[in-house]
Amino acid sequence: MLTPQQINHYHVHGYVLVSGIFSDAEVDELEREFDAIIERRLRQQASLDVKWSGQWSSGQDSSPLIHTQDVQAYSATWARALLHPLLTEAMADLIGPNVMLHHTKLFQKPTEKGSGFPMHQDYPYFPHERHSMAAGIIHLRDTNEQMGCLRVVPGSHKLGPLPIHKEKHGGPQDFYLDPEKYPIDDATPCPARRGDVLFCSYLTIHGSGINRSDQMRKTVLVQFRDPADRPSNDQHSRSHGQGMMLRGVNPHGDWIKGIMPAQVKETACP
Ligand SMILES: O=C(O)CCC(=O)C(=O)O
Repeated sequence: MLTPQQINHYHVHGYVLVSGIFSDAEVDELEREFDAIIERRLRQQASLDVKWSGQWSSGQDSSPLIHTQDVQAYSATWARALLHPLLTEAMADLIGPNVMLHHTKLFQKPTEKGSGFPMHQDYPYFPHERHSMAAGIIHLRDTNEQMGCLRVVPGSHKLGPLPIHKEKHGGPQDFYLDPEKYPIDDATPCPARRGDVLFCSYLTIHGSGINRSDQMRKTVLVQFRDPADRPSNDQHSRSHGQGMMLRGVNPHGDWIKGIMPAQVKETACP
């Protein structure tokens, strides 16, 4: 699926933007299901508004995003998308041959002043021993800078895990980097077309700006890893289908370890 140049771009810069994975008809269906998931969740009074806490955004006028994890728990269309042969082939080209699901997240960034994300690495949320963990961000709308597209610091994955910013006056601690050292505006914008997938290592410094446009930004992020790369600190909340193989095999045969909640036991069928 990926060209040697795209694979090289990922390894050198820590991210790569890929077109041609989903057809227009597939993206149409995925966007319809994206909207329907939000509608069903809101009808059930689910609380979907989120904003990254902390002092990084103090003084900023922005509105919360709509967010839900686990799109595959709400829609078979999205469950199938996770197993899309071209998507999983691209994932395997980057970390392969085996690809395991970690979690998924839907984000809808509202118009006018939809909140951004501080510059951060995903690493501290779910650290792994060999750093194979990556995100594939599926874009359901053309997304430009004005819409608060993803921004990255190219090559920053080579810096390894970086110290978390300590807030001056206490307050909520989130795992973001010093905004003075890594200003969002200095990072490289990654505009994308509808259907594009932006792959990004969990060590690559990234964030995004406010959506200042009159168009909603819609993305679904799929976090995946090599099953042979074990969690070094198994602290992340569990997700639906976590540990499911998206491509290839789990060579270890002990998928429960480090993946499922302690109370879930592997039991033999009676
Ligand atoms: O979608 C975005 O703008 C950023 C998402 C992100 O950085 C994350 O979920 O870790």
